[in-house]
Formats: sequence, structure tokens, C-alpha cells
Amino acid sequence: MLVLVTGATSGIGKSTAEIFARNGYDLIITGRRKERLDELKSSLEKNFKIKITALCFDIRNLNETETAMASLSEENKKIDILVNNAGLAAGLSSFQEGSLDHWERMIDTNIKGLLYISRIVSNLMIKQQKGHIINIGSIAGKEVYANGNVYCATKHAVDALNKGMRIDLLHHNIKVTAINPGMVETEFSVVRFDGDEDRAKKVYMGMQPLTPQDIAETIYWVANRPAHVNINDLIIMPTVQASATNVNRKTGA
Ligand code: NDP
Ligand code: 8X3
Repeated sequence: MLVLVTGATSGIGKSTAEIFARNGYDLIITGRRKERLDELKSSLEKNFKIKITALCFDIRNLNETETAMASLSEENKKIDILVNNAGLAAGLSSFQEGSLDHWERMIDTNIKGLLYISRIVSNLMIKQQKGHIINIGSIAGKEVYANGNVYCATKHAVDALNKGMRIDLLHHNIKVTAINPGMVETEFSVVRFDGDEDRAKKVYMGMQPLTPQDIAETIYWVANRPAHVNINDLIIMPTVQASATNVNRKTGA
């Protein structure tokens, strides 16, 4: 079995690559940071008897995405599972004060990037008349919170695309699933706050967030249901988080 994980250089994507590797799946891992991709490839290949192909490209760039995918061998084009994980939030500002650069980064990555790779992979899956696309959405694709505006809009788009893909791929025996996490401690908040690590730490202060491994285990479980079972849509939250903004924090007082 062959799994393509986008955004495998960090967080949820890296943990997802690890759990599939541990269970004997071959992998295609992607991301922009080549050193991290190479490091992950060599450590997983050292520990597990699997084949890993690392593709270094920016998913926002259609040409780079098409070129990287075209470089795959015929064997590596037989992808069984696509995990659409690459994504980010940039900024947490009111709509009226939002940065255009942040908006474009989120729209280009979370929506357009996901579309570019999914179009290519779904056509490869159609040739095989089987496959499974697992989209990483967010609680931000189910709810809108103050200052979340464009990030929430991109994840609502993922929610809509998850449903649309499932309908259009129905007659090709392709499963489509969305996993929508609440707060997961990864590099997500550091990226959101443009590298401000102190601000990022405060996001998880006084509460126990999910770990990337929690999400990876869920992805693995979803991917391993019997052939006749599909998990359409799943929301997974930390126990201390009831909604995007309701978090039970210990004040430490
Ligand atoms: P990380 O920042 O730890 O990981 C993000 C991954 O996406 C990295 O591997 C990064 O690789 C990749 N990526 C980002 N932009 C691009 C790009 N332009 N081209 C290729 N790859 C890219 O964050 P998470 O693991 O938390 O995020 C993974 C997914 O989970 C995202 O879609 C996020 O929206 C979603 N999510 C996260 C939650 C959280 O609380 N952490 C909650 C709900 C959903 P590189 O930089 O090397 O390109
Ligand atoms: C990430 C979770 O709550 O910051 O998608 O939107 S949140």
C-alpha cells in the first residue's frame, strides 16, 4: 500500500508518515523544507522495511506540483491513500485589518494547493478504480471565531470540497474523509504568528492540547476501516475544548 502525505516535514503530517511507516506502508512525503524531508526519509527507511519517495515542492505553485507528481515512477503513481494535510493559518487579525499577504498564503495553500494535488491524485486513483482521500480540515471549518475570518473560510472550503469530492468520486470507488481537529500542538501557532514562539506558547497555556500523534492515529484508523465502510467526517477535540473558543484552562492561580 502506498500513501502520499502532504506537509510531512512537521506536526500532523510527520506523525502521519511515521504511523504508516511503522505499519509497513510505502510513502511519498512532501513539503518545502528539503533537509527535513531527507532526514525523515532516511530515519524511516532505516527503521522500517519500506520505500519512501521525498518530493520537495511548494504546493501553492501549480507548475511545481505538476512537475513533482510527473516525476513519480509508474509504480509510485499507484497511490492508495492521499492525506491532504499541508496547510497553515497566517495571522489572527480582524477582517478589516487583515494582511493581504496572509490571506493569499492561506487561500493559495489550504484551498488551491489542496485542489492542485487532489486533481492529479484523484485521476490516478480513477485509473485504479480505488483510493482514499483524507482531507485535514479543522474545527475552523465548522465554526467561525473572532479574527479567524480567512483561515475559517479556507477550512470551510475544505469542508465543502470534502463533500463535493465524495459525490463526484462516488462512481470510482474512491473514499473521501475529512478529519477536523481542534487545538493540536505543532508548529501551527508559530507559523500563524510569523515565528513569535512566546505568543505561540500562550495558545496552549493551562490546557492539554491534542498531539500530532492523536491525529495520526485517527487518520490511520480511518484508513483501515473495511472496504465497505467510509468515515465521512470526523471532529476531534481536546477533552478541555468544547468549541473553537470554549477552552477550560487552569489559571495557575
Ligand atoms: P505544522 O506547521 O506543524 O505543519 C504544516 C505542514 O504543512 C508542514 O509540513 C509544512 O511544510 C506544510 N506546508 C505548509 N505550507 C506549504 C506549502 N506552501 N507547500 C508545501 N507544504 C506546505 O502544522 P500542523 O501539523 O498543525 O498542520 C497540518 C494541518 O492541520 C494544516 O492543514 C492545519 O490547518 C491543520 N490543523 C491544525 C490544527 C492545529 O491546531 N495544529 C487544528 C486543525 C487543523 P513546509 O513548511 O516544509 O513546506
Ligand atoms: C486550527 C485550530 O482553532 O486555531 O485549525 O482554528 S484553530
